[in-house]
Amino acid sequence: MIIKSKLLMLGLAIFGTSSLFAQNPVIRDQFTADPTARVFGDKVYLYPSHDIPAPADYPRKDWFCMADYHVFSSENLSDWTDHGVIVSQTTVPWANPKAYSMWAPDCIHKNGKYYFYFPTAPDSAYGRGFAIGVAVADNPAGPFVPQPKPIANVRGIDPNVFIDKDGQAYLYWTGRGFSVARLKENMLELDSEPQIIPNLPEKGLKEGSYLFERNGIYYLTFPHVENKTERLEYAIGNSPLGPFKMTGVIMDESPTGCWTNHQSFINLKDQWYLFYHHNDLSPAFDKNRSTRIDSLFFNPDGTIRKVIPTLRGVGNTDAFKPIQLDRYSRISETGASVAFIDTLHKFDGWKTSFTAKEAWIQYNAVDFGSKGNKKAKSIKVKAASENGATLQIRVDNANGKLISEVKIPKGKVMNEVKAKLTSPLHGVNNMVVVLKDGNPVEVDWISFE
Ligand code: FUB
Repeated sequence: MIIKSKLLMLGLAIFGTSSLFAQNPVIRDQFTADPTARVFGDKVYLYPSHDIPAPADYPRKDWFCMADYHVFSSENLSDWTDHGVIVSQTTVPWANPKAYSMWAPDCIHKNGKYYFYFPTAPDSAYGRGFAIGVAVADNPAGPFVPQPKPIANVRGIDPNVFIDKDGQAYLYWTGRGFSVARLKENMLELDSEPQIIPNLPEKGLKEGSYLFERNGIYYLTFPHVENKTERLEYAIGNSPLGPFKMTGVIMDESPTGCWTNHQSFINLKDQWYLFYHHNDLSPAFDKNRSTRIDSLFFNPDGTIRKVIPTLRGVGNTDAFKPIQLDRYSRISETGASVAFIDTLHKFDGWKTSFTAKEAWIQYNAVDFGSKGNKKAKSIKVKAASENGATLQIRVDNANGKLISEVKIPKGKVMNEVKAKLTSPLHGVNNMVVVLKDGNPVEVDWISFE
C-alpha cells in the first residue's frame, strides 16, 4: 500500500521502523517490474521499470510498454512512498519519445551523487536497438538530469552497476550475452573495452545480469530461460570480472507462468532480501508485472538457498491492523481460494473465499506485541456470507488451539463483525481461519483489538 500522508509518515518516524515486513506484491496501485532495490542512508529505494497498458499510439499491444520510471522509498519494506516520475522517454534528449522501451534500470551512489542507468530505444541518429543512458541527481529520489547522449560504446539492455571495495565501478549489461566494462570516476563513460562474460549457459535467453558481493564471493545473478520461461540463476567468481562458474538456481520459474523474472538483492539489518517480479496484478497478461520481496539465505559455503516465492512476503504482520488473509502462508487443498475483489479494478486487491466445511487459510507471523503491552482481546473480521457462517480462529495450525468463533450474519455485503477471544493473545503467532460449517463466506481481512 502506498502511503503519502504526512501524518502517517510522522507516525512511522515516531514509532520507529525496526520491524521490516511486507506482503507480496509490495506496490499495488500500479505495475512495477524489474525491481532494483538499493539501501541509501536509512531507507530502501526501489527503482523498477513501469509497465503500463499500451496506449493508442503504441501498436504492440502484446509487448512490454514502458514510458517512464518512478522511484519509491520505504523505511520498513511495506509502506512505500512513490516519489513520482524521475525519467521519461519524452525528456531524455537522445531517446525515441514514442518507443515505450524504458526497460530494466539501476541506480548507484558515488561521490555524493546518484547515478540512474536506464536502457531505451534511441532516436534514429543513434541507430537501432537499445542504448543505455545515465541521469544524475543529488538525492536518491531526484530530480534526475539525463545526460545529453547515451553511454558511448554500449548497446543493449538491463544495465547494472557494481562498485567494488577499492572504489572501482563496473557496468554490466545484456547485449550479445553479458558484457562488462570498468566505468571512469565520472560514472558516465567506459574506462575499458567491453568484455563478454564467458562460461555461462549458451542456450536459452539470458538477460538482467546483477552482480553483488558477499564475504569476498562475487555473485553474478541473472534470469535464464532453461525451459520455457525465466528462472533466476547465478554464477560465482572471485572478482567483479570473473572468471565465473555456474553455481545454481535462486528461484524456479514463476508458478503463474510469467515469462520474465528480474532480480536485485539487499542486505538490511543483517538480513538479505531478494527483490523480483511476478504478474500478480495481471494474471492474463504477463507484460504487466509487480514487485515482490522474499528473504534470502546463504549456506555456510556461500551458495544461495533456493527462494520459494511467497504471497506472505517478509517479517511480522501487526495484529492490530487489517491482515490480508489472501496473502496467506498456507491454504487447505480444497474449499479455500483467493480472487480479485473486483476483476475490473485489480488494484483494489483480493479477497478469500471459504466454500467447504473445515477449509482453512493459515497466515504466519502475526505480531500481537509483548506481554504487558497491548493485548488482543477481540477479533474483527470483514466478511460476507449469503446464508450466514461461522469462522473459527485457531493458532499454529488448522487443529490448533481455538481462540475465537466469529458468527458472520446472513448478508451479501461485506461487513465488519466482532467476537471475543477466549484468552488474550500476545507474542508472534501463526493464525488459522477455518470454516466451521460448510456455508460459503468471503473474507476481506481480519484484525485484532
Ligand atoms: O522489462 C523489460 C525486460 O523484461 C527487462 O529489461 C528484462 O530484464 C525483462 O524483465
